[in-house]
Order: sequence, then structure tokens, then C-alpha cells
Amino acid sequence: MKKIFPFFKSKGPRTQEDLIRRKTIGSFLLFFLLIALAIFGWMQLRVATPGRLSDGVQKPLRKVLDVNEKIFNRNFSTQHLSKTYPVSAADKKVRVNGDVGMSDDFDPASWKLQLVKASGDTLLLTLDDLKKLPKTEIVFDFKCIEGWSQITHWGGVRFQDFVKAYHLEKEASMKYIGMHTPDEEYYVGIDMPSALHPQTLLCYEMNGKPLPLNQGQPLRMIIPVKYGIKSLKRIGTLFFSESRPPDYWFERGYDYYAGL
Ligand SMILES: Nc1nc2c(c(=O)[nH]1)N[C@H]1C(S)=C(S)[C@@H](COP(=O)(O)O)O[C@H]1N2
Ligand SMILES: [Mo]
Repeated sequence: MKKIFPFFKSKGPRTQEDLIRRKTIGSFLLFFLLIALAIFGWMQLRVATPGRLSDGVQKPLRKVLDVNEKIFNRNFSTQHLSKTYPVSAADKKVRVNGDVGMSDDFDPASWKLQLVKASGDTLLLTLDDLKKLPKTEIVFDFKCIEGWSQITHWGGVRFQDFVKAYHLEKEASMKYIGMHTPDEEYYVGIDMPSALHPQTLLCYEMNGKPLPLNQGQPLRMIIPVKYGIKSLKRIGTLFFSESRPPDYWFERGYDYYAGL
């Protein structure tokens, strides 16, 4: 015992060597303790069963996302505009990404936007109805959460102009908008300040032409202040809510806000 743990001897003066040995062993113990804690923490995350998941991610990770979200929300201002570019900077070959909710049996000709008002009444709007409203174009750097970005050119009606035209003041005082594809396979929720942001469009054109089918014809969302996941293609239904509408990628572990 004395040989292995010489610092346990209680009698006699401590030599310099004893002190060093003692410190070294102490440091090692602390080192292993920290490693054990790290492994324990990692296992806690790993063994999280679905019951311990919070909206698709392990609870401790969700907490971190929630804090991030608060910081983003606090710093978000409707005055802050995404950087825009001249039309000439826009890519002509626009990447197609994500086809959830883009089922083949869709007929754009018979499409109508279902707008669910706060009263519960549903308005059915055609694309021509939307084209009558003031048109806004934007060229910006579209960013996908997967790590790519592309400068692209879009046209449509600002969501805030749409709200004004259809007298949706009551709806706009609610906390969120929700939307989903006609088949309800893809769905997003967007906080109202971001929806009313001056660069947020109900978009029906890309590069000056009607949206291609795989890019959301007849109507999609374009929301430059957020990652691409929120720019839902092929809007079927649009509604308003005081609580968070369901969100496809939030349910799969991304943060709800997905702000830039
Ligand atoms: N209906 C629908 N909309 C969608 C998606 C999807 O899978 N289905 N993917 C999103 C994602 S992750 C991105 S990056 C953009 C891509 O838009 P694009 O295909 O026009 O480039 O659409 C978003 N909107
Ligand atoms: Mo994306």
C-alpha cells in the first residue's frame, strides 16, 4: 500500500517528490472523473428514448435550441433587410430541393388558395386574384440548412400587402401563420413578425416566369429572413394561430424559428 500510494503515509516530513506525486495523481483523478462525466452525459443523450425527446431532439439539445431562438427573436427587427442583388446576378439554373408534399396528381389549373380567417371562414382565392395585388420582386441569396446557397430571383405579392388588401388586420395580430401543401404532407409555421417582414412574398414567379411545377407552381412562400425550409412550395392552405402551427422540420429536430 505504501509503495503504490506513498502519499498516504502520515508520519514524517513530506518531501518535494511526495508533493509532486500527490499533485500528479490528483490531476489524473480529476482528468478521469471529467472523462467519466463526459461519457455519462453522452450516454444520457444517446439513450434518450422517444419519451424523453422534445419535438424531435433530446431534451437538453432542445433547451439549447430554445435559448438560441430567444436570442434570435430578440435581435430580429423588421427593419433589417436581407441583402439583395441585381437581377443579372441571379442564377438561371435554379436548384430544386425538397419534394415533400409535391405529389404527382396535383393539377395547378384547378388550384385555389384556401385562406382560413380568424372567424373560421375560408376564402378561396385564385392566382389571378393574387396577381391583381401589387407585385414585388426580390433577388437574394437563398440559403438552405443543408449548407448550399444560391442567388435567385422571385416575384409575387408581399405577405404584408396581401394582409392589407384582404383586411386581415385581426389575423395579423395573431402570433403565427401556418401553411401546408394541398396534400398536407409538408407544412410550416412562421412567426408573424417574419411573415409581415417587407421581403416576405407569396411568390408566383421565378426569373420573370411562372414558377416551374417542382418549384411550387402556382404559389409558394419566399422568406429571405429564414432558411429555405420555411419557404414552402405549393401552398394549399394558409391559416393564422396564436400557438405554433405544426412544422415539418421542427418535428425532425430543427429549430422552429430557422432564422438567419
Ligand atoms: N412542399 C415543399 N416545400 C419545400 C420543401 C419540400 O420538401 N416540400 N423543401 C424546402 C427546402 S429544405 C428548401 S431548401 C426549399 C428549396 O426550394 P427550391 O426547390 O425552389 O430550391 O424549399 C423548401 N420548401
Ligand atoms: Mo433546405
